[in-house]
Amino acid sequence: MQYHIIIAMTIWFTAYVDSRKIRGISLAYRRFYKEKTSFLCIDGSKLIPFDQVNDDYCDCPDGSDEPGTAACSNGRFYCTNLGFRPHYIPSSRVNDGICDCCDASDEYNSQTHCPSTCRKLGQRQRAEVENQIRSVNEGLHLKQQLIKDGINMWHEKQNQLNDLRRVSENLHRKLEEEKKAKLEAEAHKDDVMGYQKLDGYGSKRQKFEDDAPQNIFQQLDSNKDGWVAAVEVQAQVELFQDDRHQLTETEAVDLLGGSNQVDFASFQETLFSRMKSNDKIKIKDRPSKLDNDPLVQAAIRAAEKANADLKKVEDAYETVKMEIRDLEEMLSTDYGSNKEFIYLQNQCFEMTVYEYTYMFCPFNQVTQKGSTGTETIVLGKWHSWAGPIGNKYSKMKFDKGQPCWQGPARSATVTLMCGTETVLKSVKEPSKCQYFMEFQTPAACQPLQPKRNVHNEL
Ligand code: MAN
Repeated sequence: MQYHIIIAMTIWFTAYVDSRKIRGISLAYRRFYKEKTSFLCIDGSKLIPFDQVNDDYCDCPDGSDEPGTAACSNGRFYCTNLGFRPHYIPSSRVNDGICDCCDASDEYNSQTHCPSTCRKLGQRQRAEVENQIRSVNEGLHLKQQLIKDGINMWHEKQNQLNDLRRVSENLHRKLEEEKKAKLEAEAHKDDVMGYQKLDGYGSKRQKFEDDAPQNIFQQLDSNKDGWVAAVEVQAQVELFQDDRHQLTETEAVDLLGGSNQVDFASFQETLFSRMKSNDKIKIKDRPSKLDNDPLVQAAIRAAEKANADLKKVEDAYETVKMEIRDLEEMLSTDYGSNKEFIYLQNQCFEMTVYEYTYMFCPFNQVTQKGSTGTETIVLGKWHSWAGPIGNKYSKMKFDKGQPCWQGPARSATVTLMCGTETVLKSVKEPSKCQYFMEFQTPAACQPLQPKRNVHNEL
């Protein structure tokens, strides 16, 4: 019996002494807890006897006298976690029966047995870090190539632009020449086609026709009986008043000076003389001399060719101007400090999330298409890089998308992450019509900075 009492006393005493040990503090803070007769609360607010440290009663307002017990509600316990990551837990979790520190240090006086898992966790973490480092290094290697290709492409486009500018200048010159050639060809055609003063009854701007009276008489005398009859006049002569007008028999007789038919002599005095003074009286299907005149035909062909040539040059000039505009726009875009993102222009990346298929086209736009509807909704047009200062190229902003129902215009923010593959990783719409994407590319890889705040107790 006495033996049992001694053992119980020993266990209690060991636990008591254990709890009095300065637990739950980091190396950096150890200097505050050097065994002395008094303890100054770390915030400097109170001086207490040293044996009140970790006596399970909270004396200091900042909880610094009880780092190893749960007595202070604002106290914090430092898990050293040798082999893994040190961290603080609220001191209320000390000896609460739940293992918080991987080195089991928070449950030093509890019924719960906490295995130490720091080594395993540390190994796992180190493996993860190594993988990450490997991936970043591989990404950086790929990025070097992207930079090389990007700079080459940039120069290529710049040269293309210079070439196109030269082509455009030449085309502009050519355009002026072709315009002049066209005007000349048109003028020549007009000359040849009878804009000069014509004999007979043709007005200055009327097409030249073979208008000798005997020719007209012959044409009208369709039965070749030597007479032009009223029916022949009706069949071949038209009157242009408000509209094309078919002659009545009376009108035809009237044009023949009141006779039903006339010979050549009377024809000249009647119908022919009326035709000369009245250009509204016209003969149907009068063959034009122009149709057969090789000079006129050549002039028409030359004018047509001049027109077609001008059109060709105009089209080429417009195309070149458009290409120049596109190139200028491309070359004014910021493709990263070393042009490493240039390879993304003209590419699109797709991802389906639930019922929507999203399309991310860097430097262009972000769209969304529902699986049921056919409509493609623009979520945002390329606006700018939007990463924080010092890491500008880590985010892309797309705005002025299609208006949201009862809301603002849609917009999208794309976060760029380092990786060896170029791939769209995630799409979310955390608040209505505001889309967030994660995109992985080697171009986003940055050399790893040595981590600060990694505790030397690791
Ligand atoms: C569509 C999609 C959704 C969006 C709603 C808002 O259905 O663009 O992403 O939340 O419109 O009405």
